[in-house]
Amino acid sequence: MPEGKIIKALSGFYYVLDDERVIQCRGRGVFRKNKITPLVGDTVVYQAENDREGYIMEIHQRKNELIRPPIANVDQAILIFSVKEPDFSSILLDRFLVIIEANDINPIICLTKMDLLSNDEKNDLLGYVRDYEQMGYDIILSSSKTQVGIQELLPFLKGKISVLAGQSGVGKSSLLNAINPDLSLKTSHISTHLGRGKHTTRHVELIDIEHGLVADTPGFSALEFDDLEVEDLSSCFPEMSQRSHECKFRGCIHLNEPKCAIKKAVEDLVIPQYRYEHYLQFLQEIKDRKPRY
Ligand SMILES: Nc1nc2c(ncn2[C@@H]2O[C@H](COP(=O)(O)OP(=O)(O)OP(=O)(O)O)[C@@H](O)[C@H]2O)c(=O)[nH]1
Ligand SMILES: [Mg+2]
Ligand SMILES: [Zn+2]
Repeated sequence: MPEGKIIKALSGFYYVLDDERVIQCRGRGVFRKNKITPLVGDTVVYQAENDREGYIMEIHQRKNELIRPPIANVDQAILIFSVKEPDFSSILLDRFLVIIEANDINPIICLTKMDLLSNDEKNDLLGYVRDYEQMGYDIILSSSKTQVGIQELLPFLKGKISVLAGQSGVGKSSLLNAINPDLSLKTSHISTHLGRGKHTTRHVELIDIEHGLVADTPGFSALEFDDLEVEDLSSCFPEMSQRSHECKFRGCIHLNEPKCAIKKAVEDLVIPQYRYEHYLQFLQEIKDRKPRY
């Protein structure tokens, strides 16, 4: 039976790309029964009914999977944050980073709408940029309006499967349109976003761009650390995981333990105070999470 990759999921149909053609498939009933949902990015075995329609019979083992946005087998996540409208939030960025790190996906940070910042605001932002670079993250400053940073982003996309992730209205679709105007992805003004609480992009779809595949996704605002345990959290903060072997106690969660290298690094201003505060907040959220059975 032929194989292909799901590039779009919409209204119960899965669009499977096999070489040059796209077959519109339904999932087999057995998936629903076993609560397996085929995801965009899945490599699947399908049975063709004719040259346009078919059934998904089997899903290959996934390298990774995200719940929000729902996608599998991505090489990297491009985390999109606007610097204004909505304003930049380092705690939201850290939330996304933790979830991406926990899934072993390489994150790239892209800050959008740089054209909306005054020079003073730009200087404030550069403080954050330096911090995140120091932690080892790639961070790109961009504007879809003035085309700033667009060229810089292109080499990251080549030959990879990337997912764009970020809140609604930060400019994900606009960014893809800036890379390739032929895409003409729908975008919409922020006030309509807030007013109706709706996303302009309604589904996940992999798009062929710059010799890679990129998933535009609907934005989302709530993110939870569903699968993360207390003792795993600091491994999602690279500047902490680098130093945790220097803590006196093995399995130190950098909270109340004596001779903790992380708390020392925060005191010495080597680790930014806000990163440690976010760490503590996330730790508490994980502790407060309702037990699952
Ligand atoms: N000034 C400025 N506005 C931008 C920029 N990028 C996007 N916008 C505006 O921001 C609004 C939202 O952009 P979208 O591209 O629809 O945002 P999105 O992230 O795709 O939103 P969802 O699909 O709902 O998740 C639109 O009004 C865009 O014109 C930018 O670089 N500069
Ligand atoms: Mg969009
Ligand atoms: Zn410690």
